[in-house]
Amino acid sequence: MAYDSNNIFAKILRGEIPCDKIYEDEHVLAFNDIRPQAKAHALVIPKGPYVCSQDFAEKASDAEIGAFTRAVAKVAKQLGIAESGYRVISNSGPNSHQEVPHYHVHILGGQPMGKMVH
Ligand code: DGP
Repeated sequence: MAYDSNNIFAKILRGEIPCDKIYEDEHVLAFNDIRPQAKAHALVIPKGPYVCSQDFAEKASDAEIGAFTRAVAKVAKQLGIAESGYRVISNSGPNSHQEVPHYHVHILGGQPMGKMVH
């Protein structure tokens, strides 16, 4: 799937749409989800043009992937949920109902998240 630079997170990255920023570095931006599904609900996105989890893992550099993984932990600390725990989810591709076609993970926490149904 080709990257569509008109997606909403691309607009946030270009500063065309505001966001409630939590963390930023050379490779990563994190901000609060506009429709929170838990007391803490952040989104972490790479700055590079990757559509989904598969695309990111196949095309991003080791530096981008490393920064992304570390950013998740930094955001959890900043939100005060590193110790209590949190859930990291990524919807990837049509079957997952991914709404925004720019790779992102959701960090959900600040409350018991319930057992996942398998
Ligand atoms: P997903 O279904 O995994 O693609 O989730 C996309 C998430 O993005 C969803 O939880 C709502 C959030 N979202 C959509 N538009 C905006 C926006 O303009 N700003 C912020 N902060 N979040 C948004």
